[in-house]
Amino acid sequence: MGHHPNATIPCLEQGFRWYGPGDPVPLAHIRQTGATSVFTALHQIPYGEVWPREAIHARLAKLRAAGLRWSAVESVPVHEDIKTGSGDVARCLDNYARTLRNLAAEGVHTVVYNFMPVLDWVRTDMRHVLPDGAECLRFDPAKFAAFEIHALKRPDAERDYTLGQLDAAEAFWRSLDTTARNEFIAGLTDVFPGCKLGLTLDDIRAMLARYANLGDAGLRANLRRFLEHVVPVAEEVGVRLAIHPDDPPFPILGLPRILSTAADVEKLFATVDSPANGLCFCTGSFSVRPDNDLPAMARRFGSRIHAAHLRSTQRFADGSFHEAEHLGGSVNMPAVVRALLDEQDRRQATGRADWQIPFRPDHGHTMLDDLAKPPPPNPGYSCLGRMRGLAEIRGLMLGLRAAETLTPLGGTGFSRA
Ligand code: DNO
Repeated sequence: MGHHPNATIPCLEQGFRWYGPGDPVPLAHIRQTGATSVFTALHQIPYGEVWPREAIHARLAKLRAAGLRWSAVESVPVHEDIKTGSGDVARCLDNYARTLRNLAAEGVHTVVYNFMPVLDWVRTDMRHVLPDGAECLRFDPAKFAAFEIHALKRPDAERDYTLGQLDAAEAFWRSLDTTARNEFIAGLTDVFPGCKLGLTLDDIRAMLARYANLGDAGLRANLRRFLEHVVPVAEEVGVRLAIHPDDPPFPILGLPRILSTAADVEKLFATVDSPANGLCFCTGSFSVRPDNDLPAMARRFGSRIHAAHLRSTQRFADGSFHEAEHLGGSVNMPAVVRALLDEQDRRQATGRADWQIPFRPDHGHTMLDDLAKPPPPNPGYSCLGRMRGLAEIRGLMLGLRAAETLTPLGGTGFSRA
């Protein structure tokens, strides 16, 4: 854990995402943020292929040389064949299981993945300017409607929006000239999933077509098949699988959605009831729905939370939201972090060696000197905003721990016990 005196206070493991050697934020800088570990993946390996042990080993060596642990793989992507249940499902499932075995053999035991169809997370503005001049990611359903209706021309897309949203979509689209329209479209299609895939609109249409008749039940059945195949392997080799929730947590593009609410998480756990079948608790994703009670979910699902993404969002009446400061917005972060620390304490009390829950400040505002740099290839992943988030959450954790040894003074203050 490092040499700082605070290192002896049991906090969540402090992580930072690293996109690999091409990431403009080098490992040396990540180390200086105070993170002790990274969430990283072998992005060079195509979806559906096996991650060879040598490649995993080489990544580990790089991290070790930088003084960092590999606390979670984010992600081992699930191939569209598995999600759609078509194409070469058997090969993709086998390859996934082999990757888990190889990771475990190299000592990497936490694996984040998602089961979102076609696109990973979606935003409509990658550079929304906040009152203080920092930039954040934002989702505006009216803009997304404009994308679906005017750019993608998805049949019946209009049905998924309110009249007000449709009017706003129309006005937005009309306000753009051809260059601005192309930039807007590229902003949506180019950056998924956090790395540039350069999808065209036709690619997306073809990908959507594969889900045409699936529905929620079909996607859930395919998730079940995936879990039934890989969870036993994960159990055998000691891997903890951590599924990432839908982002945003409501249907988009007419696609099925299966992990947006607490009830969805219950269903997921019941599908294959094993501790290896766990959750990446992403407060940012879940917080977009007012019916998700984040601290309650952290408590209820604690034992199956294998990794956490801590960030917050600010919701607006028109259905839009933007990414707030890590301790701002609608998430009661102190209560969430308290719940996760309590979960760790429970694990520690049972003598479990792997009691620590790794988290990373998920996304961050683009701020300070980062504003003058070329926009990061992965929106949301410039360094300084994430460092701010990490520092704030570190302070929160230490504050919560310190408060454990204080007794309240009639509600007006605290004194040492
Ligand atoms: C967004 C991330 C997601 C996440 C994947 C996990 O920034 O939280 O892209 O990594 O959904 O598979």
